Amino acid sequence: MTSDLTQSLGSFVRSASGKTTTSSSNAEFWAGMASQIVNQIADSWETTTGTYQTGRQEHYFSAEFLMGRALLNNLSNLGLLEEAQAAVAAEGADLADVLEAEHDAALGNGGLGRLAACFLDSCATMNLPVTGYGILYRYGLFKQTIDSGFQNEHPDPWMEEGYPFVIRREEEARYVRFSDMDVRAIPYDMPITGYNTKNVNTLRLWKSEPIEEFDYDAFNSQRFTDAIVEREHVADLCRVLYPNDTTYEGKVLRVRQQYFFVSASLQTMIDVYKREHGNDLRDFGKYNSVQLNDTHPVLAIPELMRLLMDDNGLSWDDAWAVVQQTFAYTNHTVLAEALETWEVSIFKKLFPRILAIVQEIDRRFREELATAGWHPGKIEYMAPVSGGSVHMAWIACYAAFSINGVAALHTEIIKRETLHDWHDIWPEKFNNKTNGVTQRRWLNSCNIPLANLLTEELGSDAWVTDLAQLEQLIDRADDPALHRRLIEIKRSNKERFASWVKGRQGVDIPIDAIYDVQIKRLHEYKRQLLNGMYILDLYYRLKDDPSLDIAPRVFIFGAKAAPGYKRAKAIIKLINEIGRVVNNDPDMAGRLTVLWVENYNVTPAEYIIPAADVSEQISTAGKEASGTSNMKFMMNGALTLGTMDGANVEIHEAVGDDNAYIFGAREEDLPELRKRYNPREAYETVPGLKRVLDSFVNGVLDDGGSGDFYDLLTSLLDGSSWEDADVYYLLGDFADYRDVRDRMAEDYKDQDKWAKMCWVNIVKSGRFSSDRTINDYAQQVWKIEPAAI
Ligand code: NBY
Repeated sequence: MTSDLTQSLGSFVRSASGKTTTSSSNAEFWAGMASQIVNQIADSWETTTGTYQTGRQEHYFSAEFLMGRALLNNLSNLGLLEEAQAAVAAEGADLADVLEAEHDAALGNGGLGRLAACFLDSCATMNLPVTGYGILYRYGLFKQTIDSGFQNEHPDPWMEEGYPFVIRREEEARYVRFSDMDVRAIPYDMPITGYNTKNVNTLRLWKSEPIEEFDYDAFNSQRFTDAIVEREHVADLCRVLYPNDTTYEGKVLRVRQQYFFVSASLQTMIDVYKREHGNDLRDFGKYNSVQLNDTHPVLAIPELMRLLMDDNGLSWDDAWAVVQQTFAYTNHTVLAEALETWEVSIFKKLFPRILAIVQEIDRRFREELATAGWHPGKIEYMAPVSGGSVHMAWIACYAAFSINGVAALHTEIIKRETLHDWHDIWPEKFNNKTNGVTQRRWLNSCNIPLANLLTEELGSDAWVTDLAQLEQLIDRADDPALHRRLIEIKRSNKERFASWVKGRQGVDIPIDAIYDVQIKRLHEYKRQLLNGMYILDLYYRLKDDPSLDIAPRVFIFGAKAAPGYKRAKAIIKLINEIGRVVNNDPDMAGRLTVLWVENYNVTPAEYIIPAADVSEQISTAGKEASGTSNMKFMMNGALTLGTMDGANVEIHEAVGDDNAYIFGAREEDLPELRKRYNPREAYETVPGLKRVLDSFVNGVLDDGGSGDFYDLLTSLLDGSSWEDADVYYLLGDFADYRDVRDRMAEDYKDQDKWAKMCWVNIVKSGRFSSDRTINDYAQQVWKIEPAAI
């Protein structure tokens, strides 16, 4: 592009700050440059929207979009990085500092929300007519602090200081009606630029506002406070992202959020359809399809029925035919949370019309299956409404033309177990779409030294939009000179990470050590506790025999626990206690270090992953639907230490046995193993295990008198009955985990061998690009074509 940036940056910054550039802060520079980007892309954005609206479009409905920072991503996509650097420098500031001033848009909990963000990046880059729809939460996922080893939660007002990357579109507001309140839905559109393309896609985030600014009656009759309270009630709707990725709280508000954003989104889609294709909505599904990101947006199904019938005069049968053409559903977990249910009473209270439609869907469903001769017990189990509850996943499975899991193993498990009744009846609906991540953010932007090396080796940067190109470089795996460079790059990334941590948390960590990382939401099934147990065991082994010749290790953790998930919070405290013991023992200095990265989020991940040597992916086999950090680590040359779970299975398949460290019980073997499993026996007989577990309660580790560590121990040894002792099989997998992890650390000593393994992982990561995933969705599910402007 031109040198617009340099010429006008000063005036954008002055507009944002109302000050000279000399006295503007980095945050004000950021705001100025963000506005400048929006200014630059405005024309292309409008053209893209217009182009997409004439043809077939995909609409990605998701309660979460975990976007992270936007400025660097946009500069890189638009090819403006160097120019931006120069422009900022010319004003006496530093681009790195300016970028660092940006808040993360953390409108998501974890993998599911970040997946949606990676998908948007791929869609824009591939010029695909895909729009995201979600909620403009005023507070994103809570900020975490660790105080005396305990997690505390704080609000995250991420856009309070202004956020130029969302544009309020007053003129496109819609009304959403509940029995007890009507609200105005105002779209805030975020431009989604693609890499090296003019197309600019859209993420539309809805905000709720009162229909009238004030209830003037109340205001005039001196019920001023009532008027304000009423206003706040409406604003409550979008106030906060629910931090539960397990169970629900505030159910009514949660359902309101879900209905709110799907209703507003569908209304817009219908209006656009009518403008482009006329008032006969029976062809709606020819021009539109909707991907439901888990069950959170499933209310779109009855809501589309309502809009088509009540507002547009379609018959039930015509409306249902449209619905069945329109929706596709992605399942993200085999845990109980996959089966989101709401009490009928909530529907009755919020939207009786939607309830009536859901009941009619239920009636017809039962009739259809009975006619087809299915067993009454099966019908009752699968029915959309039963036992006083509405089953969102069952509505989705019934209405959707496509049902997909997010990794090969996961899709097999939902077919066999979670959704097997559905698979019995409609096997043709089921398909797998293994997740992916965008290499633009997760390699090209966050790991510049490695990106440069890859471009140099390949002779072009074609991998940035076609990651599979890297596979051509497989024969470079044995070159010692290349190994040296890889090792140097990893080391410089460790230095960068260490200095970032020093600045952020004030702690020093050694550079020349194995960086062994587990970053993901805190969940029992993800087994951060197993990781902690290994560290404690290794600590004791080193105390027993200080002459043990082990490679120095830095154990890095980052994780948030749902605020109400007691046991997850206990695990955070336990790991921090292990850290306290290990880090304060002078015998361990330079040998073992435990680091808890506070407030883990997208931006911390961008510093951590490029510095990692080892990627801990240690969930109980069968529990992690896919995982996506495993893919980010792989791309950045970290080796997977993992179970045969989720996408680990496919990573292992891609790199082969020699280039991944796999351990633990297999998913298919666990049911048999569990029958004969006695965690108490493991506790008594597996060497070292007793001493580790005893430390939970014998005073070595301190839970601050809460009794939490005792509970953890009991959950492992006894459960509430012997059948649910150690449900996630930590003690069963412990010995194998220790063997493999020890062997891995041993292998690290041979740096050439190690570097070779890293290289194989990097060049084989092509199939884990979200470009591949999106291409599969586009061709097999969405049936859409690129539409470059
Ligand atoms: O989705 C994750 C899976 O655990 C992971 O294996 C997979 O890679 C990823 C993308 O497919 N699921 C996830 O992140 N789920 C949530 O964040 C979530 C959020 C909200 C709720 C449930 C789960 N909820 O009940 O509201």
